Amino acid sequence: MRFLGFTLVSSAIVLGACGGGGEKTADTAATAAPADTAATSAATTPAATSGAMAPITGTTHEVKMVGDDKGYRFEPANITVKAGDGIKFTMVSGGPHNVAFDPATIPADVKPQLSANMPNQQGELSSPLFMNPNESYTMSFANVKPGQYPYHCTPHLAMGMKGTITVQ
Ligand SMILES: [Cu+2]
Repeated sequence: MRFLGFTLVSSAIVLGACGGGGEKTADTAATAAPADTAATSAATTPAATSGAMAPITGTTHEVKMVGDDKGYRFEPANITVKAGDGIKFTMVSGGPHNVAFDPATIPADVKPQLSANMPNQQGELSSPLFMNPNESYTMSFANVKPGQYPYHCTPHLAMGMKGTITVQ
């Protein structure tokens, strides 16, 4: 009995240590929650005047997301699209990459439609992160007012991974 009791106490200590690790995991999940909430609220925003995603009706342009010994970049970084076009961003190398617009640079009358055209946002006007080659993110520029919209990759902003999308 004495041995059994000792064994139980030891197990409790081990379980306690495991519990500490478990709490860290829980913290990480909690930190990620606001992004999920943002995505959910964006998805459930009522389709009022411009809250609905406008489907691509024109050309879908391709932009590669690359990170190699020449640096981190979008290829091409600067691209011009016509009304109704879309862009498919494809992860090539050097991730994680994402597609993000700085909300401060997007005019108030453009933001609702641009946001509606960006699925699965992980923050305001930010796509999810892509880690694996051939993952892609397609967004529509239909009903987005003509203008020049700077964008960037959040993880590599400091390394100059950015460009400009011109909507004609
Ligand atoms: Cu990047």
